[in-house]
Amino acid sequence: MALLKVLKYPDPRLHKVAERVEDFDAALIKFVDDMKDTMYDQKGIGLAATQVDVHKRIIVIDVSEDKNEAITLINPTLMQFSGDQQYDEGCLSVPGFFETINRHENIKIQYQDIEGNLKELTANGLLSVCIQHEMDHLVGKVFVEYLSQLKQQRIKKKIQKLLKN
Ligand code: GNR
Ligand code: NI
Repeated sequence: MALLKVLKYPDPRLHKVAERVEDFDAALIKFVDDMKDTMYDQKGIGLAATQVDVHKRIIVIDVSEDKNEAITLINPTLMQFSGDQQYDEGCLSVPGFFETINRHENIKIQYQDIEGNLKELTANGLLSVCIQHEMDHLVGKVFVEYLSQLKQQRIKKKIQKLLKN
């Protein structure tokens, strides 16, 4: 078990664009295990590789009550979406802030599992929100960027103050 360090907004490395995973090897399995350990340790419902400064298209998610249904999404692509929903989102990279964000209600994604097999997943509700939040991280987008510039500035200042103390 190894815990990884989660980057905090406004770290510029959170804005890097992740690359496709090509090698489905032992190192990938180890890294995904470390991502899950880190997600559970930090009480998150998801984690994108970008947040731990690895710029590959890898996501882990567990929205289950008992925290025993982790899913691993590698090279995810959005295939279909419909409807809208609002959800109060938080982020391990933006500690202490929750803001209402608009997302698609229903999504269908294609992704690869840890062995490289191509799969599809349809999601709604919280799982759909979480997948969209994590896929944004992979293209360098943090949820606060949907907010007004004024709110973004306030959040930046408060976090920088927090990190100093
Ligand atoms: O733990 C998390 N909770 C959460 C709540 C509402 C919407 C999205 C999330 S994802 C977040 C973990 C995280 O930062 N993932 O990138
Ligand atoms: Ni996040």
